[in-house]
Order: sequence, then structure tokens, then C-alpha cells
Amino acid sequence: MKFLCASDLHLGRRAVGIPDHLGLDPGRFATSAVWDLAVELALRERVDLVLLAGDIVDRENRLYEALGPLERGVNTLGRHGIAVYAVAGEDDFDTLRRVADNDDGDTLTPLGRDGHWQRLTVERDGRAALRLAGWSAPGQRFHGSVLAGFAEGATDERADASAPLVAMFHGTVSDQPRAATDFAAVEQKQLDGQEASLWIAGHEHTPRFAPNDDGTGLLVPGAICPLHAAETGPHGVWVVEVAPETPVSAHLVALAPIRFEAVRVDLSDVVEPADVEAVLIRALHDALAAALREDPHGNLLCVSCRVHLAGQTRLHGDVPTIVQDLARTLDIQERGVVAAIGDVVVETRPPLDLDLLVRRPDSVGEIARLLAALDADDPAELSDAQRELVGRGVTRLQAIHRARVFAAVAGDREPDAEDAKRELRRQGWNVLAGLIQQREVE
Ligand SMILES: [Mn+2]
Repeated sequence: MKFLCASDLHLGRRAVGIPDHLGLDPGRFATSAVWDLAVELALRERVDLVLLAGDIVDRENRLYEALGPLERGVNTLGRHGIAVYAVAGEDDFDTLRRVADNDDGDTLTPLGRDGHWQRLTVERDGRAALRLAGWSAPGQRFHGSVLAGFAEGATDERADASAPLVAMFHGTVSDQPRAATDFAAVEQKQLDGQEASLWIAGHEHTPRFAPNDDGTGLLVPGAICPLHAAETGPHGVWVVEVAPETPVSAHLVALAPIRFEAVRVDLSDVVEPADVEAVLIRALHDALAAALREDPHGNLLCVSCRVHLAGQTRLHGDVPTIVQDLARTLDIQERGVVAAIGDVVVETRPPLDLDLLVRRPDSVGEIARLLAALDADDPAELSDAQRELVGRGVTRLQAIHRARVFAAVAGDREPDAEDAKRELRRQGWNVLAGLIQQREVE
């Protein structure tokens, strides 16, 4: 059995974080365009089935932009005799049901409504070729046990037991005990104890396939298209093959037109402003070349880089301006694909020696002591006042994170003490450099 597997299509959305100056048509970065490519791939690969692991339709835009492309794709697959099985995620637990009810051709089968495991057998040439189990999210939140009731459905299928079992749900798989905040959290070792040849878990946007030594495996298909800068690396759909007595095989086919990359650049050796540009152009070239190597089908249009600048440099004070200018203009092309700077995190440092400043009895010394304590990365090194400062930083960052205006673009994790320390470190170095320049401290 060969099938195509995808999840987190979030139809109705489009990737954000593509630099404006590139003048690219935002419509080309709609997730529905990637779904169209997935349908084409399913036909070209002559797969038996398509499996969709939830969050197929985005919650925000679930009626207008999303449903047309989904129905069109399902109809095309149906005309070619390719059945589609889907479980719902927390975004589309209600929408998916409506789409399936409207599907006259009966191509799309939703599995495991309302968090009840459902099993069925897929036949080929009159024989059981695959057993499928599915679990759909019952609502926007779920903190119960996903695996409850999973084994019960197995009793009816003894006759088909030689056919491999593929089990699909929408939830978070981790090797840690489940966290209360994760949606439908399952511990990896609980999955390993079940009989399935392949587990498919939608919801997490980073794609991964984890094969086990015994030939079984876990597939997290990941988002079909990255939605923002934190979702780095290739995204697309998986071509999967399962057969009795054969290890499961799965490979990712990159389909997304956009790829986000995190690029670290060390400016320690940079002396002249013009060198910053040269170093950045080289870093973007490398990121683009690496992305092209993972795009054999030529679907990529843009590589948007979050550039992280580090290192101790005399240019510390000038770096933000230099880099903001480059972010607005740089545009590196190769084989029709463009790489540019999506956003910049400046964490360079001025060439100051903290050891010489920490003993000073003034504000320069105070900030130097804070920076030294933050660098030590040991909570015991922080004074009560410094600890309180970090705590206030966390509160302020979280307030911004939770602000209503950002609700629609959320998706990144809640800021924590590490984020507050990073922010304090960055601001601390700027203030320190400013004070020293002002007072001409030696
Ligand atoms: Mn989800």
C-alpha cells in the first residue's frame, strides 16, 4: 500500500513573514496552493490513498477561502479512484464533518468522530490490504487520554490481522510525561506499546519520521506549508509505503513555496560596515543553496531568513541600522528562487571587558554586574533585585504575548525567563555602551 500523508494544511491561511520588497504575490503562498500540488503529486505517484491528519481547514477562515480548494482537490482524487481518509484537529473538528457530509462522491471519509476511535479495513483486489484506525479531536481543547478505547476496536478484525495497521490521530507526541498545556498529549512510549505498524500524529508543525528497530514507526507529517518564521526547514507531504513483514518507509516531498531559515552570523571578525553586508550575503547564499538541495521538484519560490547576529564588535552600535537597510533591499537569486532577510535579531556586543567594570560603584558597574550575573547562567548568581528584574521582564513579555491584537498571529510559545534574560542582556549591553560613550569612561 502506498499513500500520501499530510496534516495541518490550515486551508484558508497563507504564510506570513515574506519580505515585502521582493514584490512576490501573496496569493502564491496560500496553503491551498500547496494542497493543489499535493493532489497533483498523489496522481503522479499513483498512490492508493490520501490520509489527512487534522487541522485541514483553518479556524479563522473556515468558510470562504478554504472549502472550495478542499472540495476541488477531493473531487479530483475521487475521479482517479483515490480515497481520502481524514481525522479532525482542534481547528476543524466541526468543519471537516460538514465537508464530508457535502461530499456526494463519498471520496472523503472522516474517521473517529468526537474522540471515539474508529477502525476500518481498506481492501485491494478483494483482499484486506490495510487496517486503518482514526481518532478525531472532539473540540478545541482536549486534555484526556487519546488512547482510551484504541484497543477495543481491534476485536472485529482478526480475519484481517495480517494487513498492516495504520493509526492516525491529532495530538502532541512527546517523550516527556504529558504536559497539561499540550493539545491531546500522548507519551511516545505509550504508542510503542501498541500493535500499529505506523502511528500518524497531526498537530505539531515540524515534520518528522521516527522509525523503530522493529520496522514500525511514528510519522508527524508537520504543516504542509510553514505559516511563520518559527517554522523552519522543508515542509510538504509524505509518501508512505506499508506492507506485511516490511519496515514502513516514509519520505518527505517538499512542496511549500516558502521556506523559513534561522541563520546565525558571527560578526566578531568584522571591522568595516561594508564587511557586514559581505558576511550577510554569504550567509544568505549558503542558506539558499542548502534549501535548493532539498527542493528537487522546484516548488520553492522564496527562502526567508531570520538572521541572528552575534559576536563582539566595534560596530555594535551601528549594526541595527546597517542590517535594517540590508533587510529592506537584499535579494539573492539562484535558479529562480529568492533569499532575503525576513527579520533580524541583534545580539552583538560592544568590545567592553565586564571584568574591568563590575567593581565600579556607579550605574555602569550596576549594569556590568547584571550582565555578568546573566552570563554566569546560574540562578544563584543573581541578587534579589536582579531576580525581581527578570521576573518583571517575564510578566511584561507575557502581557504582550497575550495581547488581543496578536491573538490571530499567535502560534509561538509563551515567553519565559530565558526570553526575559535575553532581552535584558541585549538592552543591558546597549545601555552600557551608551553610558560609556557618554562619559568617555576608560
Ligand atoms: Mn492542531
